[in-house]
Amino acid sequence: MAMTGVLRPGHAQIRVLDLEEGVRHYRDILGLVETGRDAQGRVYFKCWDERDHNSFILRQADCAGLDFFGFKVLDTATLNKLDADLQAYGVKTERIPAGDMLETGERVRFEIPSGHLIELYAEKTSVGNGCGLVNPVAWTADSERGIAPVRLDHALLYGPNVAAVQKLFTEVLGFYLVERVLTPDGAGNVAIWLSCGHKVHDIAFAEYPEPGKLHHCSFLLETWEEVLRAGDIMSVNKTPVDIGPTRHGVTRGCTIYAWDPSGNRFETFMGGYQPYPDYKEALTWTFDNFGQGLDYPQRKLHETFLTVVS
Ligand code: M3P
Ligand code: FE
Repeated sequence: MAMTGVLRPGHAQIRVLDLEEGVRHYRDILGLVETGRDAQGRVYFKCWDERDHNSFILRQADCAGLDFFGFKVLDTATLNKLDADLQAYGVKTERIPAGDMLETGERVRFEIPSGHLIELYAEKTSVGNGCGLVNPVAWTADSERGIAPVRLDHALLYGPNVAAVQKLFTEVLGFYLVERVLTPDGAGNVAIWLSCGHKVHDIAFAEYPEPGKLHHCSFLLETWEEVLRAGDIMSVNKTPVDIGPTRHGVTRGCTIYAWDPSGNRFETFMGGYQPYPDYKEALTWTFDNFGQGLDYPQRKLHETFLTVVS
């Protein structure tokens, strides 16, 4: 198999101010599938076409934001190797036992220089997508319920030390830089988009003084019409929309940014191009074209993009 190492974003745990209000949003409007609740009161969801038990977890807390973002790796040997590589690089890691999250194996957790907690894990119970494995059906009720994204696609995280984060993800975790926005003087990056496979990005970071902030978790749709349908569903449900429907210049993905009831931004996203790890030259946006990178048709650096995080 050509794909090894870190495979993909696997889970995000986010904080909501009111659990049942959050459940109603993510289950009924976004259309995620609720797969369980644990003794800590956390609620587990998956997107309909994901096979693993969970990808998105809600925890009730006094402030919104991201608890941690996890990546699935190929197997246990890979998990152990990446743990050793992180430690050799000088990153302190913590082992969280299997079963701490429902249907999820042992996790390796570490803090990155932007102040975010990142996790790696190799095992999560496959519960299937409801289509079956023999002569699979191509449609289920869950594939039409609410916005109904197919998977958790990526996250954009805000915090300090983006250069050190880039170094860690590229030198230890096997990611490569797909796109970047330069600082005004062109000497560094204010934002970076990183891939571990041939998706246009699996995680992105933007420079921000406060550590550990969430800009958005993004959910994948398959067509532009589905993004427009997501906009209709948001309007009907009075979901506050931030930007879109529009297209990013960066990644060329089509998008809507909107907020959940606790003020966590989420994105419904489709498209973009498919890079490969031999794309040695990252696409580069100069700071004066940041607005075009964010919103290609309007070429507008929306104020909320820079200032509203959770
Ligand atoms: C994305 C995304 C800017 C933002 C791009 C965002 C400033 O590509 O996936 O959310 O270019
Ligand atoms: Fe995004």
